Amino acid sequence: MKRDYVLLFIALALMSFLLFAQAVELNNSELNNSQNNTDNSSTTNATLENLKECRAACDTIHKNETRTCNLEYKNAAKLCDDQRKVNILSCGNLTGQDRLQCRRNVQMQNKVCRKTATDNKKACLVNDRVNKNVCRLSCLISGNSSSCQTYDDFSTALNNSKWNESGDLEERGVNETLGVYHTAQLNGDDKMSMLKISRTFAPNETIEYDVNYVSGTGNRRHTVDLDGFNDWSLFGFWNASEVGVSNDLGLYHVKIVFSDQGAMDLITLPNGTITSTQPDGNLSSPALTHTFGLVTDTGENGTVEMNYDNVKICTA
Ligand SMILES: [Ca+2]
Ligand SMILES: [Ca+2]
Repeated sequence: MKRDYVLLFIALALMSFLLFAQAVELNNSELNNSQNNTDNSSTTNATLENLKECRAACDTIHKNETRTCNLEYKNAAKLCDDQRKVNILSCGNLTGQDRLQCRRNVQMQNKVCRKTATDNKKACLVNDRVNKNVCRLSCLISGNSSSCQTYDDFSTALNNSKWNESGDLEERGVNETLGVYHTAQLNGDDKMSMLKISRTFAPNETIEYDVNYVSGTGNRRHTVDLDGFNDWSLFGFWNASEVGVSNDLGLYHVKIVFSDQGAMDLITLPNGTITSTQPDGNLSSPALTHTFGLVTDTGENGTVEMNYDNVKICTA
């Protein structure tokens, strides 16, 4: 039971991060809508309307979370009662006092089990209220201070003052027809390419971008380079298994939120699901500023095509 409690606590902690991240995402997407992807840096103060919408989104999340707490409680209580039935039946093998004692023990176990379920529900609801408050607070913080700009939409040749290219992948560079930064390895090989940003990131700054995962065979993946370490698999396939969050082909949207502990990733899959790398999207690299790069990587006989676009940076 103690282990269940610990697992539940971990689940709640994870849920609270995801909800918080989602809330920030919701808020940012409203800000984005009001900016129309301008190439110029522009500060956007959330209008009262945006703030209201952001808070309403928090309240919706809160309602869903409350429902989840109640549902979890219902399921846990049912498990207790199912277990009680099984245990009571097993007492049937005994006679006299032993049987009575057995049944008393079973009732006691059931009581403890149901109390744990109730305690977990209470903790869940408290956590839920905290999440809601954090969410509503984030509406205010992002709304008042966030400034976003499109860093590059790759409509013209690569701007070398913005980027540092490196690596040995067969094809890499801006495809001006498609308006993307194209990377591809056509002949199976162990290669990689990196597109590193010529600026550093401070805590609470974010970068987001699209990756069109067009094709791949063998070992291939998209990773990010954080402070010179580039082994953070966000998605793809490596050594006979999927790595990161998915290996589906299609359009991914990646958002990275920097902190003094490193960064966190929030990834929208081609099917629209928002998720993070396990266990909590945390890319650990404690420092007050971070360097960041986009990596297309193949291994052994891997082939791949991944195209990058719409790189946007928000300062805190
Ligand atoms: Ca573009
Ligand atoms: Ca490689």
